[in-house]
Amino acid sequence: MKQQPSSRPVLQPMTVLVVEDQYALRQAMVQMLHNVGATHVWEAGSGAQAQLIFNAHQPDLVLLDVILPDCSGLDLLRRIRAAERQADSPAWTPIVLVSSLDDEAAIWDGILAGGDDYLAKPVSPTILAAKMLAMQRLQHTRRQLEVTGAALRQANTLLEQLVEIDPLTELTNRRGLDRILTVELGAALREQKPLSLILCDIDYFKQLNDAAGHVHGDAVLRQVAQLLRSACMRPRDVAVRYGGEEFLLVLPGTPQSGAMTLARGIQHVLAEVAIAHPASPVASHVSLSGGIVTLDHYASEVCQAELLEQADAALYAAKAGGRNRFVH
Ligand code: GH3
Ligand code: MG
Ligand code: MG
Ligand code: MG
Ligand code: MG
Repeated sequence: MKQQPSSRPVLQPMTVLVVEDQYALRQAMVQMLHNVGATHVWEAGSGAQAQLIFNAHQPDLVLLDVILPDCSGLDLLRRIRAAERQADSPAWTPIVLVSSLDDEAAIWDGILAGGDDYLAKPVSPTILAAKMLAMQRLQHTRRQLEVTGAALRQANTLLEQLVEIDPLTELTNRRGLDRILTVELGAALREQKPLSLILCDIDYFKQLNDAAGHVHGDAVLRQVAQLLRSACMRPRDVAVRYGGEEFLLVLPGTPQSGAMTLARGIQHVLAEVAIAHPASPVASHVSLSGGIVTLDHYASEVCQAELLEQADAALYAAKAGGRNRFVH
């Protein structure tokens, strides 16, 4: 005598589409599904009907007959799998083939077409319930992986953003600058538009640190950073913390005259805001010296390092020329 399983598998709520053209068989399957706890069962007697119901209701499981009056069950299966592959978000519906064809070749073809399992008719209720449970487990694992994957992608995006941000000033850091400059240099050459850089350095910052302490120095760095960020008004302008008390403004589409105007504006605001710097020999407030370089002739490609060297040379001239000034 056949031994019965000791306990019936416990199924989560599950909706099922039964595709079977033989009415009596279909009714038997529907009854069986209700008995093992399916929450809803749709019935289709043809491939076309099955496709309509599948699209409209997205069942949790499909039991699919292989021989149908209007098409092969395997063709329907392939269509469903192709649609899943093209879906925006990953999709998978467990599909179990049910057929009186149960030779090796038929099983092989069915699985190859995208079937997740293959049952021979007549189907026993216990085997059906066991297969439903197995499909539920797979679906559960897949959904968990999807959630984990989405969380990882989100964390990764956040990390990619964070590694380009200077923690003290929250400006873009050197790493971000490398990426942005590569993009903007390429765009300037392609669009034949100028690109200006302003390399700024706080004057006598060491004296400010020495006089007021590093904590105060940090606060001043944040204030200057905020001020420079506000000065960058175009959407593609970027303020970068280039080094300790050095900042770089990347100004796409800005000619030298525009960069000079912006620099004068920064000097004006610094004088207005007047962050105290009693130890500065050049001004009573925190001041900046800056070097401006503009790429506006496109005869040959210029590398980042060359442009930055030119900006640095101009900054050096501003320092040598008395500080609290911008030189191009
Ligand atoms: P100069 O006008 O020639 O630029 O003089 P300077 O004193 O600003 O230049 P120097 O390069 O001699 O000193 C820069 C100082 O900036 C020294 C360093 O301790 C300070 N510094 C760099 N990074 C930070 C920081 O994150 N916080 C603080 N508080 N100070 C910093
Ligand atoms: Mg059939
Ligand atoms: Mg410096
Ligand atoms: Mg300095
Ligand atoms: Mg210096």
